[in-house]
Amino acid sequence: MEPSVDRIRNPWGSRVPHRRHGRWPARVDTFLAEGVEPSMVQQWVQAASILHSDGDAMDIAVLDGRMVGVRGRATDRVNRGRLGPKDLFGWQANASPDRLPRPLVRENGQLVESDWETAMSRVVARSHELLDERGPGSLGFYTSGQLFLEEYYTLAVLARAGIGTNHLDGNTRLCTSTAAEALKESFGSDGQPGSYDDIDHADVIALFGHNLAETQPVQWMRILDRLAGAEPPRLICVDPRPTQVARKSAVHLAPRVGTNLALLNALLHEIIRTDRVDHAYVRSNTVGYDELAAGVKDCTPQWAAGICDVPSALIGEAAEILGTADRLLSTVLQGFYQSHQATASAVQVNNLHLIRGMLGRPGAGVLQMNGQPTAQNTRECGADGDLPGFRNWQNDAHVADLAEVWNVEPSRIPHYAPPTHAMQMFRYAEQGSIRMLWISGTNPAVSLPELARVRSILAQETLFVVVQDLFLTETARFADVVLPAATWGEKTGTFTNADRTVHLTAKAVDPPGEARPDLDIFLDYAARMDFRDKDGGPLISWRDPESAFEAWKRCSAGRPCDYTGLTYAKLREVGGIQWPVDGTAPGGTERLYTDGINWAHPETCETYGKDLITGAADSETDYRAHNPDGKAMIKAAEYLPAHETPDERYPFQLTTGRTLYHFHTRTKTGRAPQLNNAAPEVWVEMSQTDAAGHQLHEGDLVEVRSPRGALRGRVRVTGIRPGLLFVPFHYGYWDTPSGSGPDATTPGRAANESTITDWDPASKQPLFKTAAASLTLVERSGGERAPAPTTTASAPAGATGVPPTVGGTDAYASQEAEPAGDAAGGER
Ligand SMILES: Nc1nc2c(c(=O)[nH]1)N[C@H]1C(S)=C(S)[C@@H](COP(=O)(O)OP(=O)(O)OC[C@H]3O[C@@H](n4cnc5c(=O)[nH]c(N)nc54)[C@H](O)[C@@H]3O)O[C@H]1N2
Ligand SMILES: Nc1nc2c(c(=O)[nH]1)N[C@H]1C(S)=C(S)[C@@H](COP(=O)(O)OP(=O)(O)OC[C@H]3O[C@@H](n4cnc5c(=O)[nH]c(N)nc54)[C@H](O)[C@@H]3O)O[C@H]1N2
Ligand SMILES: [Mo]
Repeated sequence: MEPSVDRIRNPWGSRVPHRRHGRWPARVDTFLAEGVEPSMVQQWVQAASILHSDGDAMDIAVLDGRMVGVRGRATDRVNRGRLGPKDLFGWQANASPDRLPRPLVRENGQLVESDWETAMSRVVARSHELLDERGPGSLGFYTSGQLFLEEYYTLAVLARAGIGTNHLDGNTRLCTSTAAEALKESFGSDGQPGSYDDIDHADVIALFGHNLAETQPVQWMRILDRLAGAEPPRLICVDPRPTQVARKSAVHLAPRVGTNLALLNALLHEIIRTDRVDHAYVRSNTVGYDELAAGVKDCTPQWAAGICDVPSALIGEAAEILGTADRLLSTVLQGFYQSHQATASAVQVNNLHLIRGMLGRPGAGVLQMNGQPTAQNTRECGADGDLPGFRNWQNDAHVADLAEVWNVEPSRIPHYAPPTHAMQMFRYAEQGSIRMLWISGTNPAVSLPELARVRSILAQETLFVVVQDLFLTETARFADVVLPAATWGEKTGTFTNADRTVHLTAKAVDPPGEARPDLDIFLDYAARMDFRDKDGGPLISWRDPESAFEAWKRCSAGRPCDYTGLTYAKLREVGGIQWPVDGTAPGGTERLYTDGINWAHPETCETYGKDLITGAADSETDYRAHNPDGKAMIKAAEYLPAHETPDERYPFQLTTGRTLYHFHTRTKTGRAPQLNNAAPEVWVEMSQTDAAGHQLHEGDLVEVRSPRGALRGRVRVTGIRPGLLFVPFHYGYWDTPSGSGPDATTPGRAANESTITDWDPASKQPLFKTAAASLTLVERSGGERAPAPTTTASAPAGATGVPPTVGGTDAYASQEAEPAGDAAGGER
């Protein structure tokens, strides 16, 4: 193995062959700043990455109080020492000179630098004023999937029991609310069934709307290592673009966007028709099989082929592989979650596993994936539209139990209606019933759909906006008060990745200026508001991360996400541990549902379920009648066409998503030179057929317009399916001259100028993946290329002369594999 590689040019590093059922060999990746040798590092501080949902474990190198690099942790279960490009280079953004050192407040229309006393007093004064005049429903909190568990839990307690508002949600609404909802609909409760270790054992791995190679590169390395080893798995990819996943797949299905449900119904039809059903598993563990069989009876591959525009023979081939798999692992992500009928489609993947009995065994599992690093904690702590500990807001016993943990009357905790979802909160703000919106760790002026509308909501006089961030983001520019936060590497806390692995990530260096950890900011607010429990004691009695963690443990006791067996000391010693961790599973729990379905009983379930088509909530009585014994629920759903389809004015389908080198609105990756240079500007992907039909070429500047708005970018001609355009959503305005959005001199460049205000009826997740758009030429290339990577799904099709994406000398990272003898190690 080469001792070091350019990790922009070769994002996944070198292969260490990994045979089936073997232990994944370690490979330790290290990147140190120029001029820093390993021997110079004074301290290595234990951490885990928050630039995707894997929680890659690493140590931060510290020299003279500064971060100078990172090194993967060889012993950790998640990454075995490997780091992806964002893990290796993203930390440099922490030291960016434009970090916010002090609070800002609005004076005469301008944001001016201030101090904590002034800023917090304004927030507290406005809170009291609104509580007195308009009640708790006039305050809303919109948080993140990127803070720590301790911070979400504190926020959930102060919002739900302190203020008493129902308006608390995370940007997890845009991200993993469908993952959560699909798990609730099938298993009665949130909680990831599978484990990343299933990659080591599966013979078939199916990725549904999931570009794992770019969005969770370390788990993709694990699959690449298996493909290089003995008994490699076969991959199935469902994605309209030629992702790296698609390129390595045995079958690549590239459906018309918005038709996932038709495709899944046809796959289920074939598996039932050929009787690849585990009837014994279905009988003992599920309800609803007959409805599914009846529901997909007419969904033949020929029928789906017409809707999805995929050859029926290919659907048959995929069904054959899925139907004969010995250990099937499936993953689902935004290609499903951000489409219409999102929950309905994701649930069909659960159904596939239920009818094939593919759960709870090594290699047989479902990963309804998370995207954001700490989204799992937003959900379990109740900082999204759920109650803490996956408690059921419709179950009075659950609310009473929570009230006891918090020592408040149950009536203090709003549960008259489902917790308000983010899209509804913005609607309330638009209509004027929410008058204060506190936004922490998210950048909605770039990430929400239909940005012109979002900007007009945030700009309203009557709305008091608090923004808690590291930078003066597009959103912060609309704030009345900006609170400067410390971030990863500058504060201590825990978080949980997509396969339930909890990591501790510790403070390595001081934050810039007077920036404070989010936990301290929330605790300060709670203290100033003087929230009390029912005996007059302080509602929130913890003071620091570890005591907040201990408080959360009490709240999680006896729930599916039980943390009672974890301590900071144990996390320091062992590294990543999967919840639940309790008296019966002190070392953590690799897989859920190894021994039947445990959380779907009417007394314990997190929800009584919803109609997948309309989103209408089922009642407790319905649930008890349908599922009295708490089994897994097989739910059928009928395919319906997308709401917005191409027409003469808007002849293309438009989808949006990610690229390997950038994270979201780029506040971190846009400030790391290696990552920024790999994809510095927005672009527009289109197929060779469409390019030829419209006489467009690589590098031509085009305008993409939808009924909501327009953006401009250069064309990259790729192997994407004809009729479809793809635009990465990472590019906001912080680094442009106007700074705050399109105007006379700055044309639109954010994908969300074009996307639609619409959401899945069950999960309320907005639709970022299906819209209709027109395309017009603005200016011929004149030798310019699209600023898109060549290493990814954006690779140019055909011979184009586009130079390959490279990082150069600044992007070399070392990689060191464990000696072959160790790696060959025992069976697991
Ligand atoms: N590099 C990088 N990694 C990240 C992030 C990041 O910003 N950058 N963000 C993290 C977060 S928060 C998330 S949520 C995840 C998201 O991770 P992914 O879901 O893997 O990423 P996306 O690019 O949003 O969408 C995945 C794929 O969906 C396909 N797709 C679009 N429409 C459809 C459709 O109708 N059907 C199907 N089957 N597929 C469709 C797209 O072509 C795209 O390749 O990534 C996480 N990891
Ligand atoms: N068109 C389109 N839109 C999308 C998507 C898509 O695929 N297509 N994907 C959606 C998805 S899945 C997601 S997850 C969202 C992501 O959308 P956002 O959450 O809005 O994106 P980020 O850029 O991650 O914003 C996080 C903010 O938190 C700040 N921050 C980072 N660390 C900390 C911290 O420790 N404390 C505080 N207080 N702030 C911190 C960052 O500087 C940044 O401004 O975008 C959604 N929007
Ligand atoms: Mo996400």
